[in-house]
Amino acid sequence: MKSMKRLSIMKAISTALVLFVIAFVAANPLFAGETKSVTLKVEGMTCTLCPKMVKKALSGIEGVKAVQVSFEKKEAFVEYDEGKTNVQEMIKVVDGAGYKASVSTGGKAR
Ligand SMILES: [Cu+2]
Repeated sequence: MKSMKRLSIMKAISTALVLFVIAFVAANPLFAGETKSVTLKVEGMTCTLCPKMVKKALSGIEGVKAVQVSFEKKEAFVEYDEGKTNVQEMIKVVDGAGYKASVSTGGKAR
């Protein structure tokens, strides 16, 4: 059954090719992760200067593209590259700046 053998070789080659393309895409910064957004609940903001501090802290994370902090809502809306950063890192950074962040269940966080 020569044709059967050829078929399995073809299958192996195509599988290897697919894996190669996936590895290439994943390693290439041009194909970095999708832009995602999250709304964080930020506790501990006591004056109008606080949102600026939170924004500055979040903006310093590599992969964060946009930050909007609302003092009134006690929230931070962050757009980020999911290939470079994640929500856990944002929470860590905000906590490090002296505030308490958590994922807002009311927002479109995921
Ligand atoms: Cu303040």
